[in-house]
Amino acid sequence: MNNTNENARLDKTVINWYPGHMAKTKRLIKENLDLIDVVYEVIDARIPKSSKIIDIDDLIKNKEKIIIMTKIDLCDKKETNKWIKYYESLGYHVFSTDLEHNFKKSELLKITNEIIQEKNKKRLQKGMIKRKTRVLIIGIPNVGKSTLINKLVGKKVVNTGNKPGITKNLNWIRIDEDIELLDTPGILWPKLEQEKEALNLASLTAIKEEILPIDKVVCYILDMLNIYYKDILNSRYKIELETEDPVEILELIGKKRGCLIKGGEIDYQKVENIIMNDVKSGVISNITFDRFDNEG
Ligand SMILES: Nc1nc2c(ncn2[C@@H]2O[C@H](COP(=O)(O)OP(=O)(O)OP(=O)(O)O)[C@@H](O)[C@H]2O)c(=O)[nH]1
Ligand SMILES: [Mg+2]
Repeated sequence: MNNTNENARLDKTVINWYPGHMAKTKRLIKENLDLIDVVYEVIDARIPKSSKIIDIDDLIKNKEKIIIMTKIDLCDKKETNKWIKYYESLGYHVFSTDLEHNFKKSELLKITNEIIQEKNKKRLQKGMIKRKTRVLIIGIPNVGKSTLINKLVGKKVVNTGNKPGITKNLNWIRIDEDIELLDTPGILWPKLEQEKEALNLASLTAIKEEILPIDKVVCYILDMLNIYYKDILNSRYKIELETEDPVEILELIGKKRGCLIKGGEIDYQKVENIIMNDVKSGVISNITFDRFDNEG
């Protein structure tokens, strides 16, 4: 069965990437928490489970939270919808979005204001005055936290980029008269060793490429495509191959793309880069690597 194949191929991958700014971010978030009214927890629609910060609820305590699922344009909607329903069934507000092409600012502000109105009502009852709404944006690297801020402000106020670790400091940004947002650097955990989650994060751009075991990550990507998205694999690389071995698939793609070194041997590094870049740039899309069915 599919799931068995997938699991059988996973062996231990330990990835260490925990720069100082991540530890500092966690500390500063804790220190600023009293100021915060609402938390936007940003996750990637292609990995709706792996891209959640493991101890997020310890970190933000009982703050009201909206889960913002970005990159919906790149995900497999059928699979991701199962996760949306699941998170909603747990009582969370879920706002799914394509920040690049179709961000509905008024919808997000409407959900945010509904939460805030409740809070303000309570403040007024206690005889306190209404105050500015302060929103904390939190998430793993490269999910679109800073892009979201720019979209909310309507112009580029913070740096963004298609590689993890762009934001290095906490920044307060004013959205309008009533709302201020705190942009934060992406956070991971000190040691990533839950193999599947680590490989999902590595495959879908949350981990710095320079420190990845690229060969292993690419084999994992090919494996996932072969198991769940054979059509995408075949149409992108024009291969028709009945095999479960990702190395055979890699070699075939290498031959098709002319990635050869002297003597006709496959230039593995070159093929691996092609595949990583296809995923990173979104050329390979309509994929969701966290499978809801596997989790139960
Ligand atoms: N296709 C697509 N790309 C997106 C979406 N949201 C963000 N991106 C892209 O994802 C990349 C990362 O965006 P950032 O906003 O820099 O991510 P971040 O979470 O602030 O990352 P760090 O600061 O490194 O933690 C950028 O290249 C964005 O253009 C989306 O909904 N769809
Ligand atoms: Mg950022």
